[in-house]
Amino acid sequence: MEISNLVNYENHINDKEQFALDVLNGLSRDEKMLSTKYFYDDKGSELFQKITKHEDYYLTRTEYEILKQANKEIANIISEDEVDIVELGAGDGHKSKLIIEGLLESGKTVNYYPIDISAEAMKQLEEVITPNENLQVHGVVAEYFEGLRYINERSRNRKLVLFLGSNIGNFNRHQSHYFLQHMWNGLEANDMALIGFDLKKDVEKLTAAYNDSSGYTKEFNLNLLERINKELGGNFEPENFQHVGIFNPKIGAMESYLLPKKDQSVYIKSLKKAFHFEAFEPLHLEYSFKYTKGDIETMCFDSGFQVAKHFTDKNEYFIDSLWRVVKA
Ligand code: AVI
Repeated sequence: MEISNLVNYENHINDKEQFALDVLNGLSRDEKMLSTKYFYDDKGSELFQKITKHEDYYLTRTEYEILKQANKEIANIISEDEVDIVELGAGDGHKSKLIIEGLLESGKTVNYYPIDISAEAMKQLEEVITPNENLQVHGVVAEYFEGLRYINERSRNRKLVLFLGSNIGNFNRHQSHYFLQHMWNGLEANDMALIGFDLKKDVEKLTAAYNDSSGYTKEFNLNLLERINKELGGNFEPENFQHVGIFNPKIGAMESYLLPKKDQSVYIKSLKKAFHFEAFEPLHLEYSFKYTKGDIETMCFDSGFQVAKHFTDKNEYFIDSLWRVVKA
């Protein structure tokens, strides 16, 4: 696999400095929060992999089953003989592999461009994607839309953008609208996008998925405090915080919080600052939005796409929605 690294390290604000700034900003708010993007250090990524394989977390296996059924039809909907698959977020490759195989089996030539800010994530893909004479793999280490621009400068083929795994659910409504418009703007008329959405469902099912019985989700959330301790010299005592994953029906999202079990102060060396937590004062970590078919269609239309087809599972837990770019 060829890899292009577009990260300009000279202009790039040091990752640790950015982390410190985001922690400062999040913990100084009236409603304290930490950004989900810091979940995924090595330990966090390992815990996330465990979550995705857990019985209670139905999302990953459901999407895998959908794509196993849908890959041939997706290939048939795309009429061109050569397709560029652009994946936003490298993932572990298992689901993208199904899409690639569907296209190859229908006789097409495929150029697969996974885009991820982590070079490490990119390397792991190599083990999953099987080489094929009609497949070129070109990893792009970059922010999503910088990567898309880079690919556009090099190729005029029909594009299929993959944004799987309900990653869109971690954006709020404004962020997802902006993200989809940004995607639309980087594509040509008739290019396509396949986006994974987790559907609204029985609250017990949702709640179990974000409070798995092995405690991996709890560890995943507490790991963010450990990361602050390790990288920024914090003195959080994770055992003094309780993980809470609840469904908020007003906004249609699972929300996760850490609740301090008692009053406490935490000092963060690299910020030279202490933060006070009152007992049970919520520290917000994550939104995982859930959708109805109607929500998905509205989002699609509002951001300049047209639904080509929804692919769902027998329980209607999840939808992979295939969209076509409309330009006048
Ligand atoms: C990555 N993302 C789609 C996951 C989700 O379901 O929101 C992250 C996650 N958080 C807790 N469990 C999984």
